[in-house]
Amino acid sequence: MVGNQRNVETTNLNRCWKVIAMDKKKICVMGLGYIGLPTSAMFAAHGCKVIGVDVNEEIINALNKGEITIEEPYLDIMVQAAVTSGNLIADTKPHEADAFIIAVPTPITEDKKADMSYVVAATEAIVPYLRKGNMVILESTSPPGTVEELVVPILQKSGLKIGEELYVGHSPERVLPGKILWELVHNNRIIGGINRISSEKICELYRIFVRGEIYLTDVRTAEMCKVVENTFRDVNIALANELAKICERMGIDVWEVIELANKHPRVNLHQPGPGVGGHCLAVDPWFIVEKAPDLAKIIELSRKTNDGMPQHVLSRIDEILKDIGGVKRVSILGITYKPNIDDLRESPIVELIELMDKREEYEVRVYDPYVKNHKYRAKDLIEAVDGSDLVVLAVHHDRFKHLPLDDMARVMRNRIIFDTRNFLNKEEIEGKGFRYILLGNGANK
Ligand code: SAJ
Repeated sequence: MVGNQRNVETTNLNRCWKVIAMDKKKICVMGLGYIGLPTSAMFAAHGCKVIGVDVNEEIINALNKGEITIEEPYLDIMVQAAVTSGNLIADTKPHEADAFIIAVPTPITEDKKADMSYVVAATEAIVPYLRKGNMVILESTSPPGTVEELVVPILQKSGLKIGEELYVGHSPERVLPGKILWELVHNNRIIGGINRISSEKICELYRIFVRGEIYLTDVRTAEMCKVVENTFRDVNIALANELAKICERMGIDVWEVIELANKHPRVNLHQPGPGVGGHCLAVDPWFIVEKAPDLAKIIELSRKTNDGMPQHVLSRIDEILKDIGGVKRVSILGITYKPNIDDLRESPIVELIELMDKREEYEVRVYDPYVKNHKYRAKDLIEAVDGSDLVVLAVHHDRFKHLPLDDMARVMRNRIIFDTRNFLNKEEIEGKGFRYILLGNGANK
C-alpha cells in the first residue's frame, strides 16, 4: 500500500485475455455521430462488414460517397477506405448482422434528466432483425440500470432468450474528441455483460481492433464506471474554477498555485476555465444526480459551479469595461467547447454570448476557425476585432497561440485582451502595448 492509494495492480480485475481471430463479423451500428462513425470505420478497416444506420439522410448520403460530416483528424481517410473497400455502407434502417452496436445520443432535458428516447428508438428498430447468437451492445453513455431496465425489456420482444440466445451488454467509449481513432484502439476498455457469457462474447468482438486492456464486469458497474469517469473530471474542474474565483478576490494567481500544488506526487488539480462543455462532462454527472438526488450533493454543486462560469466571465468583462460609456464592443475568439475541434455542444462560450445578448450595452463579434456559421461570426480575426474594446480568448485553438498583435493594435479601439485559458503569452502581449488580464489571477490586477 502506498500512502492512501490502493495499489491498483493488486486489484482482482477481470481482464479479458481472449484474443480471438474472429472470422470477419457483420456489424450493424446504430448512430453515426462522434462515436458511431469512427467505430464503424474501425471495424470495417479490420475486415468486418459494417452497416452504419442513422436517421439523418444527409449523413447517410455523405457516408455512401465516402464523405464525413464531422471534423475528426484522419477519420475522412479511414471512412473513404472503408467505403471504397465495400466494408462500410450506410442505410436508414438496420440489416441482419452478428452484432448490433447502439451509439446514439443520450442528451439531458431542460430539467437535467436523461433523454433516453434515441436509445429506445434504436433498440426498437433492431428487434425485427435479431437472430439467435446475436449480440447487442449499448455504447451510449447512460444512467446506471439502463440496459437491465430499459433495453432488455425491448429486446425480449424478439422472443430470444436474453443472455442465452441473445448476448447483451454495455461497453462505453472513452475516446477523446480530436484523438478518437488512436484512443479507440489503444484505450483500455470496459465491458459489462448482463451475464458472463455476454461479456466474453462482446470482448471477442472488440478484440478485433482493441489493443488496450479489456476489463469485464457486470452491466450496471460498467454503466456507473463510465459516468463516474466524467464526473471525476467535472468535480475536479469545479474545484479549480472555485479556487480561481477565490484567488481573484485574494490577489493570488491561481495558475501558479495549481502549478506548484501539482508538484506534490499525489495532487492533480485540474485547469480553471470559462466553463465545461461537451456532451460528456456537462451531461454525465446529471445521470448520477437523477438516480440519487438526495446523495449526489458534491456532484450537483460541481455541475452548478461549472455552469456558473460563463456568468463569472461576464462579471469580469463588466469590471474590465466599466469605465467605457456607450456601446462596448467585445470580440470573442473561439466558441467550440474545446480546442481544435468543431463541436459546439454545451459550449460555455455559446452560453456567454447568450448572456451578453441580453445586455444592450454590448456588441459582440465572434471568430472561430472551426465554426463556419454563427450569427456574429466575422469572416476573419481582424474583422472580428475591428473597433473592439476587448478581445476574449475563449477557446485555446492552436491557431490562436500567436495572435497578429500588430494588426489587432491598428484596428482595436481599446487594446485589452482577457485570457480565460492561461493560453497566451503575457509578456508578448504587454510588449505590444496591450493590457493583459488572466481569469483566476488576482495578482494580475
Ligand atoms: N476543461 C476544463 N478544465 C480542465 C479540463 C477540461 O475547463 O482541466 C473543460 C474543457 O474546456 C471542455 C470540457 O471541460 O469544455 C470537457 O473537456 P474534456 O476534454 O475534459 O472532455 P471531453 O468531453 O472532450 O471528453 C471526455 C473524456 N473523458 C475523460 O477524460 C474522463 C473522454 O475520455 C470521454 O470519452 C468523453 O468525455 C466522453 O465521450 O464521455
